[in-house]
This record gives sequence, C-alpha cells and structure tokens, in this order.
Amino acid sequence: MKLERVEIVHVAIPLVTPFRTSFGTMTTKDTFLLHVVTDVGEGWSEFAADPEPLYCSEFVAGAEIVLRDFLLPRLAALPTVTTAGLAPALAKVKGHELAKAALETAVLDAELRSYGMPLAVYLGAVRDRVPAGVSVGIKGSVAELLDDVSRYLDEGYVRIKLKIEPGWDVEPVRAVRERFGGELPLQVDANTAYTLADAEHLRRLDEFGLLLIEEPLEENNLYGHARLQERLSTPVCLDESLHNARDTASAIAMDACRVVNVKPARVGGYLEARRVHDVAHAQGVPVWCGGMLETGIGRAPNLALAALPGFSLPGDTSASSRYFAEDITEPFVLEEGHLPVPGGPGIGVEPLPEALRRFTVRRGELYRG
Ligand code: OSB
Ligand code: MG
Repeated sequence: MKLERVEIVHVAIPLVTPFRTSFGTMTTKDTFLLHVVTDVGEGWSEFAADPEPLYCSEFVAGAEIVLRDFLLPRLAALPTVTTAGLAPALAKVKGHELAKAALETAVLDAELRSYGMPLAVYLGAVRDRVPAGVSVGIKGSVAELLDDVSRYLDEGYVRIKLKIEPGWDVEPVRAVRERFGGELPLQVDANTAYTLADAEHLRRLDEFGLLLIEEPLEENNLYGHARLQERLSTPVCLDESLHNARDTASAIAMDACRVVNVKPARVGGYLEARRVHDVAHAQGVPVWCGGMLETGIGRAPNLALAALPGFSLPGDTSASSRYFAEDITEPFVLEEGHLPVPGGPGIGVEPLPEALRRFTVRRGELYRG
C-alpha cells in the first residue's frame, strides 16, 4: 500500500481517579493518536507513553519528533508499505520502541481493514473474551486502598495488582490478604523502586502467596533480577526490562523472570509482542497483557493479543470505566469479569468523532505524500 498522510491528534482525557505509582502520579491521560491514511484505507493507533519520561525513556514530545523526522521518512521511502516491512525499514533507528509500535499498529490497522480481517484472527487468538485484572495505585492510607479493592472486586475484576514502593509494600499486601482472603489472585508491581540490597525485605512478601512481583529492581538489570529470584519464592515478572523477544529469551534462560508482562508498545508493536509470547510460551512461562492506561484505541488491540493461548494470567486490561468517565471509543464494559475481544476488521474500534473533538488539544500533520 501507499502512505498518503499521517496525522497526529494530541488528546487529554481526565482519569476518574489519580493513579500513583513509584515513579509518579497521573491525573490525565495525555498522549497522542496516530491516524494513517493510505491508498487502501485508514488506520488508528495510540502512543503509550506519557509527557514525561518516568515509566520509560520515551515521552510524548520526543516521540512526535522521532516519528516526523526519523521514522516516517524511512517508511515513506519504501517502494510499497506493508506491516511486515515496517520494522526492518526502521531498524537502523535505535530504540524508540513505543514510537515504532504506534506507527506499526496504525499501519497494521489499515492493512487488516483492507482485507476485512480482525487483529485477533491475524494474531492467532483462541478466545473471544479475556479475564480482566485491575492495577490499583498507591493510596494515602490502607483504609482507602481496601475500599478501592472492595469496589473493584464487586465490579467483577478477577485479579488485583497493587502498586508498591518502599514504605508501601508489606503492610498493604497483608491488609488485602487479611480482608479478602488467601484465594484472591493478587500480585504487586514495584516499577523499579527497589535494589538488590532490599532482597531480605522483599522476602517478607513470600508469605502472602502472590502470583508474582513485577519489575522490583532497576530497568534492564537482568543479572540482579536473577540474583533476587534465587532468594524469593514469589515469581519475578519483568515489565520495563524486556524490550524484545531476545531479551525475553535471555531473561528466561538466566531465571531473571518466571512470568512475562507483555506490553506491545514496550517491545515495538504487535508483531514483536507475538514473538515475545511465543518464546515464553515455548518455555512454559506464563505471560499476561500489561497496560498503560490506554483509551479504547490502545485497549482494543491489547485485548486481541491477550486472546493468544499463552496468556494464561489475567491482564491489566480493565474496562474503560476504570480509567475514564468517557472514553474516545465505544466503552469496553466488564461482563462477568471479562472483556470482549473486538471482532471487527483491524483493531475493531475507531474514535467517536464527537468525543475525539472534545478531548483533542492539538492536531497536526506528520507526513504528506
Ligand atoms: O507498570 O504496568 C505498569 C500504568 C502506566 C505505566 C506503567 C504501568 C501501568 C499500570 C496500569 O500498572 C495498567 C493499566 O491498567 O493500564
Ligand atoms: Mg509494570
């Protein structure tokens, strides 16, 4: 296909409740959508990172420059644009997986729509609905946390993830276990907040029978995570440290993780995310689909991925209402603890023009052929 135009739509959507992690507090989903226009149709995607480089090194303003000045010129120089040809064409640009993922996903959406094929079918999905977990931020008090968890369980979420940091770890986990029991599927996410010197402290979490502890140590410290795993019975899960399928294979081989958080954006898109799933699944390592507080545009393709066979743990694929009073797509609604896998062509959703207009802060053109 031929690339005709690429539009960037900056959006700001208020979160229903502030989301606090060890790296910061978010009150608004502030990012951009990509809208790709080709000779065979159009595609949409959402950039997953934030305005500040706190979760990872990428950020909104930087990604716009990378897309405009480095990625789109290389893509447009191809004799013909295909999803499969995109990553090789961009490979000389180092890093910037989240920016590359946004571009690849919009092109993939356009290409699949031109065939009338849903993303879930293309990826090899084996389910038409996926169980939903919820990621619960750090709160001002344990009482507030218990209220939130109780509300999410009433709504039907089948797994709870608690954000932790030094000073907010053993106590909230103990309180949730005491209140909701030992059977509740429960896990924690430190977002790199600890060091190996905290190993003895983190061992105190072992008694709570957690599904996993996510990214306890520094990003990319595979050696440290392997040393930590030796000392913990809780399975270590990596998020920030895994950038592609090769990292994932290395981490598994060195026992730096026993579970994998697959975020398509973090690994450069859905094609590489499927490879991450494949290497983990081949080794018998469970994977689950992470989230980045996406709008419906980012959530829809994550649900397609989460329907692959190796996704044996519930993901951070929560309903639209967990994040927003109003989404920019038709909302994803929790039913018996599950979300439906979109069945329409491509990513299966589009922005609702009226909602998009209200949440748009700036539009621009990144490419015109
Ligand atoms: O580490 O998984 C993370 C949100 C933003 C950035 C990083 C993370 C998260 C979450 C929330 O945990 C996942 C979600 O509900 O989308
Ligand atoms: Mg995480």
